Amino acid sequence: MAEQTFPTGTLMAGKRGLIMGVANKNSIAWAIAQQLAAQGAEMAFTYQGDKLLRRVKPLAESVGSDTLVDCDVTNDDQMEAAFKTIEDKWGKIDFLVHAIAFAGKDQLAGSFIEQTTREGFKSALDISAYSFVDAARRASNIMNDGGAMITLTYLGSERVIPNYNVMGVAKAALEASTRYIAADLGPRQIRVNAISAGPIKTLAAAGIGSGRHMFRFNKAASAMQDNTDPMGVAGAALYLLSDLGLSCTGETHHVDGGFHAIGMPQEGPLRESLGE
Ligand code: NAD
Ligand code: 0WE
Repeated sequence: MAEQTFPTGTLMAGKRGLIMGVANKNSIAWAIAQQLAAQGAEMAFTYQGDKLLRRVKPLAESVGSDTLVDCDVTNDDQMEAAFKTIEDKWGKIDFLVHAIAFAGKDQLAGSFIEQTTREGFKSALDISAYSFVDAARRASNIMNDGGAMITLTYLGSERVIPNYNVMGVAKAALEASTRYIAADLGPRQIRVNAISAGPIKTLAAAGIGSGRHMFRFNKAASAMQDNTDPMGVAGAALYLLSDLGLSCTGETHHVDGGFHAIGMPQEGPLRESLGE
């Protein structure tokens, strides 16, 4: 993401929360963290292993955070320790951002039925879907009533996207989990939502075989004829995590330039490419 400034305000003043899933400055979680910081939020960050600390630390410091916790979501001890650290520091939190997904590279290319192994399936669902259930439970134990949580998902849960394969199945489980978590925490006025973002150039989207084609196609076929701006995702996160989002829970909100709404392209380059 290019350096951009987020308008300042007080929508998150007095709110504290945990951001899981910043890897570098291009991470969607980082766009969200900057947006929340500009509105007065106080944040802690988890990161995946020593290698990423070098990148995440200066980012966290730039938004006034000194709380960074090493946490691989497949490790129960690290999950336990991470939430313990937050509880020791603050006692209570007000929000959680979950922006974590992973499937083995071998799972993300070619035929879904041929490529998807038992281990690949288990690991993708564990890291990309169960981790939200686990984090939501732990967060809810230290969350003030009236708090909020979000996760990040992708259209591959609802429709077939070439090569997304088992990740699409994991995102379907993640979105269903969002609804069940929302039901459990609703009586405490804790809201739980998913943002379905269009393709964005991050580490997780790098090295996708058909990447160039995907970004070009999404641009051409979306209602807005453009790729998804992480600023829009950050704005949606601010709405859902602040009191602006009151009464919205269990929702999957698309921020994708309207790509999800289109069934057939209007006149334009895509139609011309069919020789019209
Ligand atoms: P990213 O690579 O910046 O973030 C992914 C994060 O997942 C990284 O911080 C990585 O450390 C973390 N992670 C992976 N395995 C982990 C594990 N075992 N334990 C702890 N952390 C782990 O990429 P991103 O695009 O910002 O991805 C964030 C979220 O947004 C993901 O859920 C992704 O599916 C979703 N999303 C991305 C796009 C896109 O096009 N980039 C579109 C829609 C949704
Ligand atoms: O959720 C994602 C990507 C998540 C992801 C990315 C990787 C790359 C490196 C999960 N696991 C891995 N494993 C790796 O080894 N997105 C929404 C971005 C994305 O990824 C795709 C996409 C899109 C969009 C993969 C294939 C097709 C489209």
